[in-house]
Amino acid sequence: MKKFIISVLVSFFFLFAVGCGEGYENAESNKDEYYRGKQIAYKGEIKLWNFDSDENGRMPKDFSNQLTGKGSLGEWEVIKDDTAPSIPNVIAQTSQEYFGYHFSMAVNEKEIYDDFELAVKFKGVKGREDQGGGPVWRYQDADNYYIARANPLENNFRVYKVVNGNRLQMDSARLNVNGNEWHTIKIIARKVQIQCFYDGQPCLDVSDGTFQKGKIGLWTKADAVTYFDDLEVRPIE
Ligand SMILES: [Ca+2]
Repeated sequence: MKKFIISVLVSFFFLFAVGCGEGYENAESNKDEYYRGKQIAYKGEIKLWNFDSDENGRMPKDFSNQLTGKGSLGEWEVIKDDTAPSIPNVIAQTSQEYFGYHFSMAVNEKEIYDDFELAVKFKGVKGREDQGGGPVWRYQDADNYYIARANPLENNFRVYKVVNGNRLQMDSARLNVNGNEWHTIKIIARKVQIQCFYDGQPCLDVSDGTFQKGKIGLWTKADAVTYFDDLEVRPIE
C-alpha cells in the first residue's frame, strides 16, 4: 500500500513537473536510442534574429513570405511591441483572413541547417479559428517541412511533418498555453531524432528521417495573429 501511494505521488509529481500530458508517453517507443542520453556537441556560430534593427512594417531582412494550402499570403511584418522579450521589435503575422487549410510562414532564405538546437519566443495575440504558432525547420519548399506549434485555443503542443502539402501529426501533448503571454518553443534535431520543449519542459519526442536539412522559419495557421521574437539557432554535431 505504501509503495502504491509513493508511486501515485511520483506520478503526480512528473505529471505537473513536466507540464505535458498525454502524448509524451506515447512517443516513448519512437525514441532514437542512439542519440538518447548523448551529450550535445555544439559547432559553428549561434545565430540570433531579434528583429530589433529591421525596418518596421516590412518582412525582416533575409526572410520570405510563404504559404501552404489555400488562400493568399499572410501579412508578416516587423512591429514594435512593448512586451517584446528583446525590445523594441518583434515579427508578427497580422492577417486575419480565414482560408481554412492555410499555413502562413516567414522563411529565412540565408541559412541551411541539418542538426541544431533552435529556440523561439512567441505570443498568441488573437484568432477566432486558430491561435499561436511555432517554428518550421528542414524546410525544402512551401509544401515540405517540419513544424511544431502551441495553440492557446486547444491547449496543446504538437509536432507535424508536411509532405507534399499534407500535414501529418507525429506527436501531441496537452498543456496550458496562455494567450497574450510570451512562451518559448525549443527544438533539438539530431539526425532522425526530434525533441520539442515548451517553456523548458520536454514534451514531444519523435524519430523521423523524411527531411535531413533545410531552411528555418516561423509558422501560423488560418487567422492566428501571433508575435515572434528572439529566434536563435545553434548548430550541433
Ligand atoms: Ca526583439
